[in-house]
Amino acid sequence: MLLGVLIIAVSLAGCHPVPLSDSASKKGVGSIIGVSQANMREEWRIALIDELRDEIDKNDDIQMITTDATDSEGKQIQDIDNLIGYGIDLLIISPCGGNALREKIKEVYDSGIPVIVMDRAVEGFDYTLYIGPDDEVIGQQAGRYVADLLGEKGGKVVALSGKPASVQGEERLSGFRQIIDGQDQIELNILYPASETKDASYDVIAASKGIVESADVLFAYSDSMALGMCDAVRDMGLEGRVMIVDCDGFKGEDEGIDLVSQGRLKATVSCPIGGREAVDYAVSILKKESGVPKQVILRSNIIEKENVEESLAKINAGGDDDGRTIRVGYAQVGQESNWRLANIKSIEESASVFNVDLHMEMADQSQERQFEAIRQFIEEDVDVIVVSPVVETGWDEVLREAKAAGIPVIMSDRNVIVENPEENLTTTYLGADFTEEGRRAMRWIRDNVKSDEGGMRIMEIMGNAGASPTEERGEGFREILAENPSYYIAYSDYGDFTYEGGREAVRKYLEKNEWDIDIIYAHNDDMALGAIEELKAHGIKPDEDVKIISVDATKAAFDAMIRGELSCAVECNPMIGPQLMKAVRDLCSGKQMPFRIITDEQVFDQSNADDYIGKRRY
Ligand code: GZL
Repeated sequence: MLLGVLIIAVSLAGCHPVPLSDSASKKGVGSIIGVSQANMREEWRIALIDELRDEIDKNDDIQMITTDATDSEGKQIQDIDNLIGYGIDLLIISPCGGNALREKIKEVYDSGIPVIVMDRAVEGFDYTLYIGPDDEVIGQQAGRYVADLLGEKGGKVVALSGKPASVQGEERLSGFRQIIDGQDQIELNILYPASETKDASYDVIAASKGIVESADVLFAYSDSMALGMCDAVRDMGLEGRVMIVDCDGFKGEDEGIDLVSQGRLKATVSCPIGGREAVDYAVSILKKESGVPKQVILRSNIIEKENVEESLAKINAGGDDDGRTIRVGYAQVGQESNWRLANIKSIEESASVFNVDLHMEMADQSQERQFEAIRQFIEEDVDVIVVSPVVETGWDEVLREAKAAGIPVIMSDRNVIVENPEENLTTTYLGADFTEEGRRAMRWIRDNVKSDEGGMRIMEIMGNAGASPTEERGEGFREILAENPSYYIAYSDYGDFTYEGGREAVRKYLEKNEWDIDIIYAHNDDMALGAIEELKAHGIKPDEDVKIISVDATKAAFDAMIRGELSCAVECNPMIGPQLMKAVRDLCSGKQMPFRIITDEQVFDQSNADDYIGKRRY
């Protein structure tokens, strides 16, 4: 039975959600999505509910119940309990903020109800999926825009900052200053309104006539603060003389996009709200489809008066997939590890499921051969190019050639560093958070390998030099290491992610040293397993004489944990074929792509390896 979509919107403060009548509650409805909104005061939060409703309208037999926390953490917690009481199958929450909610979200997630967190991230990973912006990137985009605006001549910039700034404001201002502070020709002044509101921003600008009169650009990290600036500048008779740039770019009267259209804002860095993505993934989660990522970081866009219409059209475009066969050229790293073999298999299998004609070239870890493959794909005029870059730098020229040929590029599994992100040489990055993987490895050591008074000596066996997993797994590990001084890296060597590389690292160490290492941290399983073989050949007992931690968590790693040789495996999920092919199809249907799509991962050790090995897909 085709059920209309029953929307029960409850938004009045103090009012409980309308109880579902038995007939409408669970029987025959299918699924109920509970939406806990922090407030229904701000335009964009109302827009989020509208977006969610529009997307759910396209799905049969899904209900949506919304609640309004009126910016109260306590009420939002109560709202969540009420929604659960109505038997929701999935929770979407845009949190008020604060740790109490983080605990509540974890409680719901641990209870087995999927949780999609939107807009404001909560610390940790105790939720199903996070969809929202990267506020530091938004600030960097604004900073690059202002720096370009002022050019070589430079000028004076005044920025506002709440005191204290909200988390979102702090991240945006930090990103902004990362760019501006590096420009010698720009002088930056920060003013502190009493709060991050329109009126407080008006007051602080109006009270700073001297600084404002000599400024070239004013910057605010939210639409409401920017409106206060615009009104103050108007009343000071400076309109048109000083330029104003902001972040948010929401729709609605006197919001960022409207202020740009009116010419009162020079530009706004806008960020899609994510309602469409949230419902897409909610449906996948409810259908228990595999490959749902952990984080989707939405793309933010510079919107100026000249491109308002075009930008809005691009942000809302796409979604009508005509199902045609899509031709994809994939520049793969090679076949260096078990992880890679599972990754290749996942991608090849998904290609046929998603009607993608896949041409994959192996590069045997050579960047030059990847360049050749990409140029070949350009010749073949494929629809999309996908790259798993052997190393993270040196890609600008060949990516410009692909862009010039009108072929979009997706970075899969690993990412690149380009000279100017605003060139948009790649469309999205799909893969793991390697830095978090490195942190997890060192957190496991901290929690499971007790340090003795002499301190614990660590051998780090790294992947290939310059690869993003090598650099970032090293960074994340060192971040936690720095907090635990009784552990330290006594020896590091490259193992190139291969089994032989791991053996070689141990062999070389033993050539020059007695074995005095307490812990081995290998950037992938293959190197860890190679190291274990070499240790055993020298009579050193793995996991007894030395603890061994690796990343990937392939089946071979599980076998080694169950044999009692490998101590811990931090997961890096290679089964990204379905997500990649969904991204390819979304891209070809004209959808705006997120900045990043981060995969969902866990940590395994000998205490849980047996429980999971039967469920492993690689
Ligand atoms: C990670 C991937 C790494 C694996 C290694 O996404 O790029 O490369 O961790 C593989 O096993 O060689």
